[in-house]
Amino acid sequence: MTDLRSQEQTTPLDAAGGEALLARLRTWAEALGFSQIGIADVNLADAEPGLLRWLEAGFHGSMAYMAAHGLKRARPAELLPGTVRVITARMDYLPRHRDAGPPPDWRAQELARSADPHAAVVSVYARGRDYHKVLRQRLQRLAEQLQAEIGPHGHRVFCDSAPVLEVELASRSTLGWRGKHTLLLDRTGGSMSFLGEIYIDLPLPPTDDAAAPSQGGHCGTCTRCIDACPTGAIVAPYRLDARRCISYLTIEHDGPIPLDLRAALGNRIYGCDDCQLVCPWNKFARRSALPDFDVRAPLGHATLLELWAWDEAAFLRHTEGGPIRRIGHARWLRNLAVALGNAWRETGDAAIATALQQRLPGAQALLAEHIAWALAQRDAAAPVSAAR
Ligand code: B12
Ligand code: SF4
Ligand code: SF4
Repeated sequence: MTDLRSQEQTTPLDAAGGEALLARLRTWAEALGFSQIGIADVNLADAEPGLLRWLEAGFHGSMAYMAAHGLKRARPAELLPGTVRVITARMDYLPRHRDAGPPPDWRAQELARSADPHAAVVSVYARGRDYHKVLRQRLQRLAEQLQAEIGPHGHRVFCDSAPVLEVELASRSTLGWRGKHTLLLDRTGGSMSFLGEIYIDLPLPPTDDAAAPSQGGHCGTCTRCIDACPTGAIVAPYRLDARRCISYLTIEHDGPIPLDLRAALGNRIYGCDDCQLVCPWNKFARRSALPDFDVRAPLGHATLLELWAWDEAAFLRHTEGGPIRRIGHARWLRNLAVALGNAWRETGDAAIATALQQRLPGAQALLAEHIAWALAQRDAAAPVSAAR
């Protein structure tokens, strides 16, 4: 990683100059599709014990990259020497158009789809273009605009791409507060937004507000997200055991899905939105200003059986440029097998058993085991043999 100390020397900014620059940054950021911009100091020392305890508890599961960098994740100036501030950015991602995404009562619609055993539920964030690319490109453009104004400065852009404590940086720079589900949310936009950062060697004025708690802000006594989590992954307020989270199990984890959690996955085949769907602040969630997050057919309304029928070529074609592609066809089928097992148990629809059995010959061991589990979800041999 480039050392910012070897680049331009830091230009001192007086208070008025800093505020004026921040105002211009906000205008440019808005034009680029960001909803909010803040400036964080690089001292995250009081977040370090929480990060360490999370890792010590083993909550990261098989995400080795979470442990690999130790405390660098909480120390921006160690990750990129010379960094003195972090420009934090938030981008809303609910799809733009009524006909291309969830309608105004989108939460009710999403909950209804979750309750339909035949429906394949892909998390809202993953139905359009890969957000990593969208945010990184736009943050780079923002950094270039800043440089055009003030001259060259050492910087680097991030979006979920390096050891960075993104929620912590965002909440400290008043983009919102950390909810009990651990995500960042805001009174005017809820939590359906992505985060990104520009590490920079320019001492911009921090937008921190000592009076605003970074954790729990406007959650009050609410515990809806904790109560709604299907797998009990939010083990206490602000404590998430990723090993139980459906997002981890369906995206990050590449082995067998633990048997005791398979039923709780329901029909969720990529990610999970449940803790956010029940959050009262998400009635204020906003649509994206960009076309990038428009829903790509058929990810918003497909059935499990439609997606199960995709061969690898169809999977690659339908997921091109989106985040789902990186899990690969094998993990995709594993997730679908679990969801089909749940649907089979719930509905007894013989078409499900037939489709599951059709993929058994030649299936890799991991998939074969999930298919066998799925078929065993309905005790009655009759519907299975009737389906043959
Ligand atoms: C790893 C990861 C995951 C993991 C673990 C999530 C987690 N909460 O840690 C999994 C795969 C489960 C996951 C799921 C999701 N993720 Co994710 N994820 C990340 C990632 C890469 C790192 C998060 C991290 O640092 N976790 C480590 C722990 C230590 O952090 P923490 O929970 O914030 O813990 C702090 C405190 O809560 C406290 N603490 C925590 N545990 C403990 C324990 C003890 C004992 C103590 C004392 C303190 C303590 O201390 C910590 C430091 O302050 C970030 C991107 C990034 N680089 O930051 C995206 C990110 C957090 N994810 C994001 C999203 C969108 C999601 C999903 C909504 C996707 C989906 N729909 O399926 C779900 C939501 C699940 C949830 N409720 O969190 C967004 C969130 C945007 C927002 N508005 O906040 C991010 C920021 C990516 C992005 N660039 O936009 N994710
Ligand atoms: S994303 Fe789903 S499984 Fe993960 S904490 Fe939220 S509700 Fe629980
Ligand atoms: S559901 Fe309630 S507790 Fe959870 S983040 Fe939203 S307001 Fe906070």
